[in-house]
Order: sequence, then structure tokens, then C-alpha cells
Amino acid sequence: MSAMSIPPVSPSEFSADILRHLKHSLGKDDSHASLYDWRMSLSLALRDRVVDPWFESTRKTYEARGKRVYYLSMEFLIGRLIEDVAVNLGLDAVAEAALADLGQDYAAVVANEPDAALGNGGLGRLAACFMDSLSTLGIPAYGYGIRYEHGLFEQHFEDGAQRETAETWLSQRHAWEFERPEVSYPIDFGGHVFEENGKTIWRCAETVMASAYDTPVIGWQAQWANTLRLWAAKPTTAFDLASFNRGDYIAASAPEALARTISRVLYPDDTTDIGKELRLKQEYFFTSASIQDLLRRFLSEGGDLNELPDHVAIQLNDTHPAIAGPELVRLLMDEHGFDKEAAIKTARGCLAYTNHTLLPEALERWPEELFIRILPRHHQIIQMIEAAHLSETGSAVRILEHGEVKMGELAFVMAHHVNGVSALHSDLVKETVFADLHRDYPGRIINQTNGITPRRWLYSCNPPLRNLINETIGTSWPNDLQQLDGLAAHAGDPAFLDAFQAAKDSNKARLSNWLKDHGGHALDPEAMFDVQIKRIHEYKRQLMNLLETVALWNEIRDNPNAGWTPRVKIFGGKAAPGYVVAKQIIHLINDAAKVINADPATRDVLQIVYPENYNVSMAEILIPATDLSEQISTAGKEASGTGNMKFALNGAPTIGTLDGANVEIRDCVGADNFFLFGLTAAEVTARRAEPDYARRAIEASPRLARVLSQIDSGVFSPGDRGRYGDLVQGLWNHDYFLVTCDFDSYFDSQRQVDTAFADKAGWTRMAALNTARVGWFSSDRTISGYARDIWNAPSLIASRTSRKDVA
Ligand code: 26Q
Repeated sequence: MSAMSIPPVSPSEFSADILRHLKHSLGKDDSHASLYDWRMSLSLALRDRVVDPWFESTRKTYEARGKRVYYLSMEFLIGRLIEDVAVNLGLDAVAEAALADLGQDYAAVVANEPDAALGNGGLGRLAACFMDSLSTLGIPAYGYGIRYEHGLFEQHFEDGAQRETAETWLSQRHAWEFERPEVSYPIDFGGHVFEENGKTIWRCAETVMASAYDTPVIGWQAQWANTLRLWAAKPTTAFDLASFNRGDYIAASAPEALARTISRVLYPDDTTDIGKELRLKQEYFFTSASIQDLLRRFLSEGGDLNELPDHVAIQLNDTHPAIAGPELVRLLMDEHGFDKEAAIKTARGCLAYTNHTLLPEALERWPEELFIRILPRHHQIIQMIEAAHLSETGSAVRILEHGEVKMGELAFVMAHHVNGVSALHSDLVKETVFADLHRDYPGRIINQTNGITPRRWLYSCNPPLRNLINETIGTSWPNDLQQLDGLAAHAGDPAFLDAFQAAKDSNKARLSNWLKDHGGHALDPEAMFDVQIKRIHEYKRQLMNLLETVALWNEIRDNPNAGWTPRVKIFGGKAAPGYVVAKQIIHLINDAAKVINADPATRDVLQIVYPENYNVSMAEILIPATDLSEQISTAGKEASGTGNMKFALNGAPTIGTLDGANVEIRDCVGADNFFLFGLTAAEVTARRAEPDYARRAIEASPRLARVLSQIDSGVFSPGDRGRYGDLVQGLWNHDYFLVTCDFDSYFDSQRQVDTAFADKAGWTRMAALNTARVGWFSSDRTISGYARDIWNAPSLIASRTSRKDVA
């Protein structure tokens, strides 16, 4: 076929494809087909059209002998794929028409797909956006991760409290993957190490197999496709027939059960409760499989391992795959005869590490004892790496310290570049967690501000706005998002602003209907939709949002005729199952919603909505319908945020602190189009050093003191008045995240939002300028930065190679 052009297809041809799959892949005729059958048939018909560009991309990569990028990540939060694939193939309208011809509702078929939640939050969703951009940019790449049998748990509310149940996305066949039983590697654990004839031998105690499943990732207009390769754990010997014949049926399946545990479930903790043995095994499992796989590919193409860094770039998504360094060194030394200097140098030439957090509790450290027991050879190699690092730099920073293996230091020392994920965060990485290593290796730390894929986060999720943009500036913006600049010229045009507002209103109506269908009630379409959706964490300060909501409730009751701007406060997000305070915050939001929503004195102007089980698909409905984006973390704590970018892109101004990428968003949209409040990162540090800062803040704010005493006394938990005593006492006594200190500033800023929203035309203009000015936050720009500054990996799409990438 002519390279990479999409063959045109009519709705009738495409419905024939769907019917063919219905019959031959699903074994159904159209009179008996279920929604599942239609969804699978549609997915397979789309998948067919991904295969040629995929093969073509592989062929071009092979011919170019170019560099391949390997993105190692414990998490890929990909969500649903039907629309994603249809849009990238340019078949979204065709697919919808074809299904209509077959008497099926496209939206219902799309919604039948399980939301693949192989991630916790920001880090996992970033990996998914990066895969999309790598393909759109035509950079040869593999994403490597784990094919978890159970993704992130499902969240339910029971009397307002979070309950978790297992997620089961694989209970139905996964439409997009290709099983590769022939691609599998042994992964060893435990045992001991000895020397024999001058060679180091690791005699392991236990082995599982890593077996590959490939999902093609198609880029914009099908110009390129890469592979997401996920590893499933399988036993080396499936079944112990001897035990079975003895009648011991449980022992017979023991090896299988043991092995499968490794890829059974995603750890639901973002940042808390680390240090579990199974987690370390998961990390080594997928990292070792990935390194073995990329070495096999390199050697099969006749490569010389000394030149590995010219052909292979390995990006570590946080420290979770940091064992890649020692693993690569081990394979080079123990299997390929490298000496230690050459092995370390070669490994470092390939590896780079992205840091996503400064929170001390999230920095991975493993007990050395555990390491010696599970990965004895790697422990030796880490000692060697540490010795080389100490003598090379005269550094005082150790990797092994206080009986622990410090994964951040390991990743840093083994990487040629280390990057933070926003300008502020990268500065703080240099000044705080890695200050000493920054001195030892000047220039190693750089910044790559995060981004989001405009295909999913504007084109697919927001059809009304997409259409308006197409009419206004043409249709070539989805892979060149900076073109949105062109919208700014229309920000003074009343007809454009009316159309912009009409798009927002239609998204708000869609959300309102969706909530009604999902156990909620209709919302006032005139009200401001004020949205905070993200994992529940103290530093993200959902609690401050709730306190402000209660204060507003009080204010409205005190002054019912003050002309209040109607608001709906929408929350979404999960708490790690073991994170007690986060779960109390969820409970409190739901308890407060019950009381406040029922109050006849305020219910027309203030509502709280908290739909269960926030996930990627829910975000796709909520974000386009949002008027106000809540990005209110304690300054210095949110590494970047990416939700903040999605909201701004979809025309929701931010109320936020100077944290993470908020800083850069505000620089782009302009201070007039951003509601800033709160302490800066430097002020946060200074305030913490002041004695009694929380108590003093509460005593200085009667408004806050009143809210706290209401919660403390059980106004929202009448059946259990002591329920929130600890939560409130926590604010009085420590308040590490300075909710109390920023409260007044936040409340005042919200009142400015009220005033601004009441000026309809002014608000719409502000919203439109947000959309127009955040084109820079495309993950295509981010990936171009990684490709240029870290990977030295060119695009293999002919028209892109000469393009000067914007930074
Ligand atoms: C570590 C060890 C054991 C168990 C779990 C973990 C673990 C898992 C997930 C630690 C951290 C995470 C996730 C972190 C995360 O999502 N960080 C976010 O990354 C985004 C992308 O860069 C940023 O935008 C967010 O600011 C950051 O919080």
C-alpha cells in the first residue's frame, strides 16, 4: 500500500466489516447480537485498519536502523480506546454512520467498553498521553508495563464512606491486544550467588515467565503506530501432574497460582504504604522482561552492544523501574562479558529518569534485607555502582544507607539525564531531594513540563468545541496545538463568544443528563460547575474546598438575598484503601452534601455532587462541562498536575495556587484569566517554621473557626457526632498542608470568581482565552522536548524530520 495513507472507506463498506466480524469473530448473527457483540465487532473492524500502518512503521524503523525509545512504566491509564482509534484513523464519523445503518447507537456501543484503569492517576495517564504523542510524532517506541488482571479498584459509597471492589476489565476479551505466546522470558527470584571459574553465577530459587501482549498505538491520521507491550506472569511449568495423580489438586496448581499473583493486581497506593515484597517482585518482573526483550531485538538486528546507547533510549517513569540500571549492568557483565566500567557506562548511556514527586513518603526505599533475599545479584551490583559513583565524584551521597536501598539515588546515578515535570518542580528537585547529587552531576537535571494529548482531551471528548475550532481556524490543529493561538483574535467577536458559550452549555447539559442516568439529579444549567477531580490526598486539599463550601453555605443562610451566584461543587476521586484521612475526607464531603443539598434555604444556589468511581471516562464527560477548575494544592507539593491543563484547554479558568504547572498555565493565559490565591512554595516553607501557625490562622478567621466547630460538633454527622473530631483536631494541631493558612485567601478568591461569573460575556471571553492560550501544553510538545534533550531520537515521519520543534 502507499505508505501510511489511510484508504478511504464508506459507511456501507465499514458496516460490512463489522458484520463480518460479528459473524466470523463473534459467531453471532445480527438478530442475536448483544451490545458486547457489537462493541467487539466494531473494535475488531477498527483494529484491522491499524495493522498495516503498524507493520509499515516497524519496517521503516528496521530500515532506518534508527533509535528506539523504550518507555518503562508500572502504569498506563489508557481508558477506552474505540473513539481514540476511530479518531486517529479519521473514521469517527464513518463508524458512527455505519452503526446507525446497523440500527445501533454508537454512543452506547462506545460506552460498553471497559475503562482500562491500569494506573492510579497522573503518572499513569501521562504515560498513556505519551504513547499517543510518540505515535503522532513518528518516533519509534515501545511502552512496557504490566498486564494487570485487575486494574484500579472500583469505588462505591456506602452511607457516604468509600468501599472498594475488584476491577475486572479482563473478564471479557480485550479487543485491542495481540497475544504473543512466543515472546516470553524467564524472570528469576531469590537463591544465591557464587563464583565458578572466574564467572559469577546467580542460582535462583524461583522462576516465572513473562509473556507478552501487544496493543498497537496508532497516531494522528494513521501516519505511524507504535506498540504497548504488557507482560503477564505465567508459570514455567503449568501444572504439576505428579501431584494431581496423587490426588493433591491444590498442590498441582500451586506453581500456576504463585506465578500469576505477580501480575494479578495494580497497587492502589499512589504515594503511601510502600515497601511490600510483591510490589518489588512486580517491579523487577516487568523491568527484567523489558530489558531482555530490547536486548534480544538489538542483537537480532546484528547490533554491537558497545553501541547500545546509539540505538536504545530507556525512559524510567519514576523509580518504579529503577532496577533497570542494575539489571542492564548484570546482563552486560554476566551474560555478555563486559567489565564493570564498560557495563555501567553503557547502561548509563541508555537510561534516563523522570521524577514525579518530592513527597518524602513517596520516595521508594526497600529494606536491604528484602533486596538480598529477592535479588541477591542485583544487591551486589548496586554496591558496585555505588562504589563507582563515590570514587568517580567524591560524592557523599550513598545509594545504600541505614539498611535501605534508595531507589531515587539509584535511578539518578544510573541516568544520563534526570527530569522534573514542571519548571517549578524541576527547580525544587535541584534544591531539595537531589541537591547533593545535583552538585555532583551538574547539568544532569533538566525540566520537561508535562502535557496532554489534544486528540483525546479536546478532539474526542468535546465535539461541540472541536467543531467550533474547526470552523474558526481550520482543521490542522490536532497535531499542532499551538495553532489555537489563532482563536485569540476572535475573543472580541460576540458571535464567536456566543458559539463558544453554546458549546459549553451543551456539554453542561450532557453532564447533567449523565449524572441523572447515574443515580444523581438534574443540575441547574445556569449554575457555575465548579470541579475538583483527582486522587484524594491531603496535599491536594479537597478538604479546603469542602470547608469553603460550608463557609459559603453559612454566608448564604446569613444573607439570603445577597444575589448569590448559583454553584454546583463537583468532586471526583478515589482514596488509597489504606489512607485513613483521605477516606474521612470523602465521608465528610458526602455527609455535608446530604445536609446542604437538602437545605431549602440554599439548595437553589448551592449543591454538592460527588459521583462514585471517578475514572478516565468520567473525566471525559466532566472536563468539557466545567466552568471553574480547582487546582488548589499546597504550593511546592503538586509536581505538575495534568488535569489543570485539560480544564484550561476545554475553556475552564483555574482557581489555583502557584504550584506545579499552574505557574506556567498562568503565564500562558495571563494573570487576568486565572484566579490566584495562597502562599508560595517559599512562603509555605517559612510558615511551617513558625510556631502554632495553624492555631493562629484559625483564631484570626472567625469564618473558618465557625466551619470547624460545625464539623467538629456533628452538624453533618448527626447520628455520629464525634465522627470528624480527629480530622478537625488535626487542622488545629498540625495542618501540615496549610489548609488553615490559605483558607481566607481561597475564600476571597472564590468571591471574585462569583463576581466574574455573573458577568456572562466577560466570563466566556476569559474561558475562550484559556483555550486559545494553552496550545503549548500538548504532549506532542513535551515528547518533542524529550526526543531532543534526552533521547536524541528523530521522527521517522518524512514531513516531520526537518521540522523545528517548538520548546
Ligand atoms: C510507589 C511504591 C509502591 C506503591 C506505589 C507507588 C506509587 C504509585 C504511583 C507512587 C507514586 C505513584 C504516582 C504518582 C503520581 O501520579 N504522580 C503525579 O504525576 C503526574 C505526572 O507527572 C503529575 O502531574 C502529578 O503532579 C504527580 O502527583
